[in-house]
Order: sequence, then structure tokens, then C-alpha cells
Amino acid sequence: MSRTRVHLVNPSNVSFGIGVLAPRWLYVLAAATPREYGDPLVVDESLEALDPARVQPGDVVGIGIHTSNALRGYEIGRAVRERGAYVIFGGIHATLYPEEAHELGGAHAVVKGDGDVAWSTVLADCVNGGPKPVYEGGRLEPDQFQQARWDLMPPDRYMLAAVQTVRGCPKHCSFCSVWRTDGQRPREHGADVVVREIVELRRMGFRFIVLADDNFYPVPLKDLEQAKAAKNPSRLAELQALRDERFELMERLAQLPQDMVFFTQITMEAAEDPEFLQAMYKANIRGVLVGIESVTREGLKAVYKEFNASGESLVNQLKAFPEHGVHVLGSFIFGLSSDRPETFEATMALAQNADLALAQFVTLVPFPGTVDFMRWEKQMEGDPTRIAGFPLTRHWLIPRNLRPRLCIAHPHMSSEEIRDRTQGVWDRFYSLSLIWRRAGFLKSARSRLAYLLISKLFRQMYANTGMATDSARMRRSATWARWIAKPCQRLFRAKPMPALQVPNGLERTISEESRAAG
Ligand code: B12
Ligand code: SF4
Repeated sequence: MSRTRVHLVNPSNVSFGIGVLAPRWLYVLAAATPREYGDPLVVDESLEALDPARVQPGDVVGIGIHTSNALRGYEIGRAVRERGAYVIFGGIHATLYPEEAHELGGAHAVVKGDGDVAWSTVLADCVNGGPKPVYEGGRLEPDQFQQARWDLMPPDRYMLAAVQTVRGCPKHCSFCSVWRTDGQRPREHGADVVVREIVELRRMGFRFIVLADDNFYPVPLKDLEQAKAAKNPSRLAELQALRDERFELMERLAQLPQDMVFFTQITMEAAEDPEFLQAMYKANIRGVLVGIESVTREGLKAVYKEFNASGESLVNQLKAFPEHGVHVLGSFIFGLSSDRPETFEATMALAQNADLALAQFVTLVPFPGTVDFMRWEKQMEGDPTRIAGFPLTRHWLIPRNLRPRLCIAHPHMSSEEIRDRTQGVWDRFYSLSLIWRRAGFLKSARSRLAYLLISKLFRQMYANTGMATDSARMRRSATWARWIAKPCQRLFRAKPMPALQVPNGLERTISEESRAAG
């Protein structure tokens, strides 16, 4: 056994004690860690902060960052490098800006792209004299994806666990980096491996699972029709195979214990595909995040999402989901150049009329890797503004208390107006009276109470900690969220089913294999 200890750290500025969703990458990289290093020490800072004293000289510390937690990640990187550890960064932000992790995060190495295969090479290089500055992890094919080591996850600290069924998305929305980093070709995981992981999680007492996919519906009916009309048999066969795999997966999910509930992310086009919606319901997929983004045609055009409906047909499309027993978390963006003061009211009205179970109202953030970011960066070339020494186009490096909540100037509204109106919509949508009215779709009083708690928790964690302008309000919100999180976590737990077997499968789960390997 190697004496090198491996640490995996998920950075976060706010810790709630209880986590909503277990960060999948931690347990995937844990599975990619060869047995000779022993079990990695996993730290998720959304539960509690890393104690750098636990890191010894010669240890390897893997830090995964997306843009929103990059700054905290760099702080950790510098701290553990000072303690003599090898510091390795990965994740979407490090993939886009490897040089930044070296300059500001004390990185010895950065893994770009998927870490499943590259990680063991990095570890071997650390042991044999030192890692290279950059590793190309690439976009792996599904048979190379690692299954997560859920046996290393504390079972009583999270409400939900995350399993992935597909990477990549064929769309090209302007505010999203997924299609550019994960690619537009959907890479679907085999149904067997997905089910193996879910069985393991159910054995541990998780019955609510998030399918952390970019887009669970990668083949809309329209694409099949287009391939048919274009008389393109190979394209048609390729699309049909992807679609068939989705149905096969859903059939396998339907064979799992009936108390299981799955959530995922999907495009609105699925509303026009009743066969798919019925299969989702049978598979116990009971909640979906739908990127509605904007209620106006101009807004949808601005974000390259013209495949979404608007106006009255938008309400009908969104209602198609709950009509099939699949509830919707609608996601809206405020701050688009086509938005006007009345857009906020119209969005609130739509969110109410379309029978959304939950909604999130985010403000437009130019995330690197997106078309919006590229355009904005170009526009800002001559802008002399610096905050704490950083231009606005490096907004994630600006200390949080100085960071503007909105970066892109709006042609008709000030940042304050957009922020206040957005906060107003959050406040109204999550007022007690409206939550209670919406809870009407649930039969039992217990479910309604659970829905109320979850709505309040979602609002506190998401809106207040993300939108608050002062750190005192953010701290208050985090304290509130911590209080609500405890009873919510209890509501989410189920009685473990240690004897549960993989339906139709003879496979062992990854944790059983690890135990067998000693
Ligand atoms: C699930 C998810 C969430 C969950 C996260 C929960 C959790 N605890 O993990 C929730 C819903 C909370 C969430 C929230 C947000 N998210 Co999100 N989320 C995702 C999603 C759909 C899947 C992530 C996932 O689990 N993937 C599966 C794992 C296995 O893959 P992975 O994380 O990419 O890790 C692999 C590699 O990156 C690499 N790797 C990762 N870390 C490391 C570390 C090392 C050392 C190494 C070697 C390799 C490595 O190896 C891994 C295995 O191959 C991604 C989309 C995506 N394709 O990633 C968006 C995504 C990460 N989210 C995104 C965004 C924008 C957000 C929000 C800011 C949304 C918002 N507007 O509020 C918030 C921010 C939350 C916060 N507090 O900071 C963006 C990030 C863009 C960017 N440039 O940073 C993404 C890419 C989606 C998008 N549309 O662009 N998100
Ligand atoms: S926002 Fe959703 S639909 Fe659009 S490219 Fe990203 S993952 Fe695909």
C-alpha cells in the first residue's frame, strides 16, 4: 500500500451541516483512486469546512471547481500547498482556465475534462517524482465512466444522491457551457450501471435520487421527423438507438422499489411526447427541472432557445408534465436585454398559472465557456473598471462581498432594479399562502407539510444566500437553512434495504467489488 494519502475536496463558502445533494464528482474520483492508496478522505465543504491540519506533506489533494466556487477552491489550494501537499485541480472551471488554478490556486497540476481515467495517472506521477502541469482527461465514452463509491458517503448527511445517466446536450443555449464542454453528442450510460448504483443507494436508505443529467431527453420527436424527412437513415438509426436506450433505462427504473422517487433536468419538448412522459411516470421520475428561461419570444430568441414555447402554449406545455404526474421546477432567467419591468409580473403570473411545483429565478450570469460570455468579454475589452484589481470579466475572482450581483449592463433597468424585482418575485412565489395553495396537488397533510418545508428550504438556500447583498443577511439565511434542513433530511430518509438485489442483474455493486478487493 502506498503511503501517499489522497484527499478530495469540494469547496464551498457556506456550509449548512446537512447537504441537499451529494456532489457526485467526489465519489466518482474516489472510485477512480486505485486501491493501493487506500480510501480517499472526502471533504464536502457544503457540510463543513476543510481542516488543513489534516493534510500532511506528500499527500495529494484533488479539488473540483466550477466557476461559482473557484475562489474558495484557490484558497484551499494555496493552504494545502503550504502544508507540502500535491495540489491537483479539476472540474469545469479548471478545464476552462487551467492557468488560473496554477497562478492563484497553488496547483501542481490541472486535469481538463473528465477525471475518471486521468486521475490514476496523476496519482502515479505524484508518487514518482511529480505531476505534469496539465492532463487532458478528454470526453470519455460511457464504458469508461466510473461508478461512484457511495460506500464512502456519510449516509445521514445528505437528502439526495446524484446518479448520472447521460452527459452532453444537443442544444446550444447561449448562457450554458454544457454543450461546449460536455459536447453536443449525448453519451448515455448503460442502464445496468445506472441501476447498480441506484440499488446501492436504496440499500443505504436513499429513496430520492437526482439524475444529474444535462438533458434527460436528448432526442425530441422533431429531430426524428427531420432525419426521416431528410432521408438520412444512418442519422435516424443513431437517434432511434439513443431514444430506445432511454426507454430501456426507464423500464429498468420501473422495476426498482416503488417508494423510490427520481428527479432530473429536461427540455420542454418532452411535453409533446406523451409516450415518453408516461414512461417517466412509470419509472417514478416525479420531478423535472425545465429551463423555461423567459416568458417572451424575444427573450427566448436572445438565449438561442427558440425551441421553447411562449405565451399561452407555454402554459399548456408546462401543464402537460403534471398532467402525467411529473412535477416541474421551472427555471427562469432575469436580466435579459429584452426584459422590462412588466416581465417580472408576467413571469410570476405564468409560474402560478402553469402549475409549477417549484421555481427558481436566477439573474443572468455570464459563465465562462458560454456564447454570452464570449460576446460580453469582447464588448468589455476597453473597459477600465477594476474591483480589487480584477476586471468584471473575471467576476468570480472578485471577493464575494465586493462582487457585483449583476455584471452585464441592462439597456433599460439598473442592476438594483433587476435585483430588487427578482427578489420580489422570489418573495411572492414562496409566500406561505401561495405555497399552501400550491400544496393542493398533494393528498396527505404530511406530504403538504413536507412540501412547505422543502419550498422554504429551497428559497432560503438558493435565493437568500445567492442574492443577498450583505454578508449579515447571507449568514442569517444560512442559519435558517440549517434549521430547516434537519427536519427535511429526516423526511427524505427511508428505511435501508440492505438485502435489495439488482433486478435482472447478477452484477455486484462497485462497493461490494471494493470490499472484495480488500
Ligand atoms: C447537479 C448539478 C448541480 C447541483 C450540484 C449539486 C452537487 N452538490 O453536486 C445543483 C443543482 C445544486 C447545481 C447548482 C448550480 N449549478 Co450546477 N450543475 C449540475 C450538473 C447538471 C451535473 C454536475 C454533476 O454532478 N456531474 C457529474 C460529475 C461526475 O461530473 P463533473 O462534476 O463534471 O466531474 C467530472 C469532471 O469535471 C472531472 N472533475 C471534477 N472535479 C474534479 C476534481 C479533480 C481533482 C479532477 C482530477 C477531476 C475533476 O472529473 C469528474 C468525473 O469525470 C452540471 C452539468 C455538468 N455537465 O456538469 C451543472 C453545472 C456544473 N452547474 C452550473 C451552474 C451554473 C450552477 C449554478 C451556478 C446555477 C445557478 N445559476 O444558480 C448553481 C451553483 C451552485 C453553487 N452553490 O455554487 C454550470 C457550471 C458552469 C460553470 N462555468 O461553472 C453547469 C456546468 C451547468 C451549465 N448549465 O452550464 N448544479
Ligand atoms: S441549458 Fe439545457 S438545453 Fe440548453 S444547452 Fe444547456 S443543458 Fe442543453
